Amino acid sequence: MNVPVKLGLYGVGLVAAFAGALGAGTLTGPVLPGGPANASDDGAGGHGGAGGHAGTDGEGGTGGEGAGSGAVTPAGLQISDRGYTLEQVAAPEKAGKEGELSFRITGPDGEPVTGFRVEHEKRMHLIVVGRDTAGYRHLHPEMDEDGTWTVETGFDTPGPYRMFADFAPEGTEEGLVLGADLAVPGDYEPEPLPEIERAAEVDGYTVRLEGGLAAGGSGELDFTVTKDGEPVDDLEPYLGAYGHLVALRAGDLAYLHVHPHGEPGDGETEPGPGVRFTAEAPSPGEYRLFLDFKHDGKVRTAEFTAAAGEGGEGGGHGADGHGH
Ligand SMILES: [Cu+2]
Repeated sequence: MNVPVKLGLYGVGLVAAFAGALGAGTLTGPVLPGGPANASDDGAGGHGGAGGHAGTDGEGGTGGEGAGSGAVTPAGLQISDRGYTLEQVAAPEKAGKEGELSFRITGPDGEPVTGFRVEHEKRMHLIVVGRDTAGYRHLHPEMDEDGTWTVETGFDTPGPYRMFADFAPEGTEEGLVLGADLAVPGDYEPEPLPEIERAAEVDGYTVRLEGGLAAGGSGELDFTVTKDGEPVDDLEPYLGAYGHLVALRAGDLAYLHVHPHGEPGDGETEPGPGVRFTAEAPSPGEYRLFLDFKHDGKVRTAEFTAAAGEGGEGGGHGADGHGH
């Protein structure tokens, strides 16, 4: 065993192990919400453990590149990817007080990126959510000429948050999602991950979910929006579709690739009550879904916890007595 080389490659090993873990979709033991509260369980050992893990997996990772398993690689787990880096993140420092959240993206040349493609009608989609998946919001910051993106927002409660910048630089084929941690000081009571449900209520609307996530592949998610028991068939376009879906893996908030089916005005996509998506889940386990939809001029978010099963169907158990 060549100790000096191994030490020298330590940093590389960390990266490789990380990529490997993603590629292989092995992050199946999610640290469930409440994780931060349980942090004392592995306390200081947590960091040592991560290092040891990197050391062992790193060697396999360097050879195998962590790819080729066919697994779906989620986005949003890294602050830097493919040469693009999320930096100069500044956020309101206190809970309960609005302020500016700002950041910029630097490119492979190290310079701030100012050229972004419009995707889903915007050049930048910013998602902010608690590490426990509470407090979700979907924002559209404005960019100044230096490439700094800014939006007004705030945090209702202290705690750890995650932000995701979802964008596509000009000249790239595929967009990317970079993630960074935000911390709002103060007493923090993590919310448990809500139970798996097939229906969500928001603002007098009921949204039902059929279909489900499939671990390691594409799953079909069919949402149906009703209000007072009546189907809502006049949804308004929002971000180039009749809904916008963000799906995050419980435990690490990996950000799933999601595609809406159809577009307003394509001649076949109805403005509700059904809104359909395909989403790629990297592993079995629980996920949190956030469906933004627009009706009567207002965007609302229906939130679900869903499980990705090995074969797809998450099992639409019980709880069905209440439909109409
Ligand atoms: Cu957006």
